[in-house]
Parts: sequence; C-alpha cells; structure tokens
Amino acid sequence: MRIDAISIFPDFFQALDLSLLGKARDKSLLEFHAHNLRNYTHDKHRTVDDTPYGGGAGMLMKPEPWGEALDDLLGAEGFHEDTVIIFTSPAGEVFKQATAHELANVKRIIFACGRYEGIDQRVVEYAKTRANVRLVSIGDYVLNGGEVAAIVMVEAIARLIPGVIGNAESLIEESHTDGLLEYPSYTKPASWRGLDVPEVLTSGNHAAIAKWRKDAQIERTKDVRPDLLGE
Ligand code: 6GU
Repeated sequence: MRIDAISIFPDFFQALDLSLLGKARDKSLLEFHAHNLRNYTHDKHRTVDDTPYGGGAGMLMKPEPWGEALDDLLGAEGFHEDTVIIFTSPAGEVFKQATAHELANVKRIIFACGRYEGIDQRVVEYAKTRANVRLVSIGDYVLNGGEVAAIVMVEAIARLIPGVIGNAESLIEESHTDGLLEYPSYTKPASWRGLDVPEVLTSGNHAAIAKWRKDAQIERTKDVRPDLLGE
C-alpha cells in the first residue's frame, strides 16, 4: 500500500516513523509520503487561504494549490479506481474499525488534510473526477486541522495490512472487531498489592475461561458503550 498526505504541516507525520508503522515500512508493506501544500503555491507568501464568498468568520483553503498537489500525485488526467482520496473533516462519516478494515485493502490512499475553516468545495468535486473520495471524521469533536486525525487513521489502517502484526489472532480478539469491547486481562503476579487475578483465569479450565471472558465483554460493553449493543 502507498499512503500520501497533503498538509501545510507535513512535520506532524514524523510521528509515523515510530513503532508499528515503522515496522510496516521496514517490511515494505507500506510506503508513506507527506507533502507540503505550500510547495504548490507560486506567490511570494506561499498563500493557501482566502476569505469565503458570502462572508462569514475565518479563512478557507483556496482551490489552486490543492488541484496542483492532487495532479502531482495522480498525474494530470484519468480516474484512479485503485485510489481513495480522504478529506479529513468533522463533517464526514465517522471512522470506525470497519472503515479501517475496508481501507486496509486499498492500493493507494491520499489524505487531504484541511486547516482553517475547511477547503473550497470545488476541490472535493474535482477530486471525485480523479479517484474515489470519502470525507472522514474521527469523532464528534473539533480539531484545528486534519493532520492528527489522518495519523489516527493511518495507524488504525496500517496495522491491519496483512503481515504487519505478527499474531493475526490478536486482530480477531481485539476490541470492536466483534462489536464488543475487549475483556480485562491480567499477568503475573497472581496477587499484587492485595488484588487477586480472577480465580477462573488460573483454573486451567478453558471452557470456563472463554465463558468468563465473553460475559466480561458483554458486561463492560453494557456499562460503558450500550450504543454498541443497540441500547
Ligand atoms: Cl478529520 N478534522 C477536524 N478538523 N476535526 C475533526 C476531525 C477531522 N475528526 C474529528 N474532528
């Protein structure tokens, strides 16, 4: 997979050189490149924003640098069926574990990270003529820009690329894959500061352990995320 990000703060993406994503890149399963939107401006001040038509607060990102950046990454013409352009936006669909699974199978992803009050809508319309487009939010709160949101999505996607995580079982068991939160886990010592590991987990009875874990998942999900159970 190849992932690109277009942003006025490409340095944010240095965070991706650490840990898991580093592993995916070392194994050549993932290529990642961050691009500075200002490199696609031509004026002395490298301007990327302007005031909105119709008035209103704040500044918008102007379309020309975005058009040039997308053309640079995609070539001057043609529709790229194997590519998804993701516009980070608090007005987008909410990114879920299922979204990460879908995107882990895509050949190429381009994150367009907006700042200010957003990007001129014509950039989205143009992008739709060049590749598959999704507007994606990471949750119901507002960030100053899409860079951190894109990093969150890249991390969630990259670890699902086959071969990135050694133990495929850990992907099957983890929170959200089965629609429930993960059960609580314990390691040694069996007793610590007066707190004991639940007895069933040290019993060696695998059926009883499986039942305890499933019950714990349901209990925890009911307690903190009843919405996941449709309640
Ligand atoms: Cl993707 N962008 C911004 N600016 N704010 C957000 C977001 C994205 N997702 C949640 N809040």
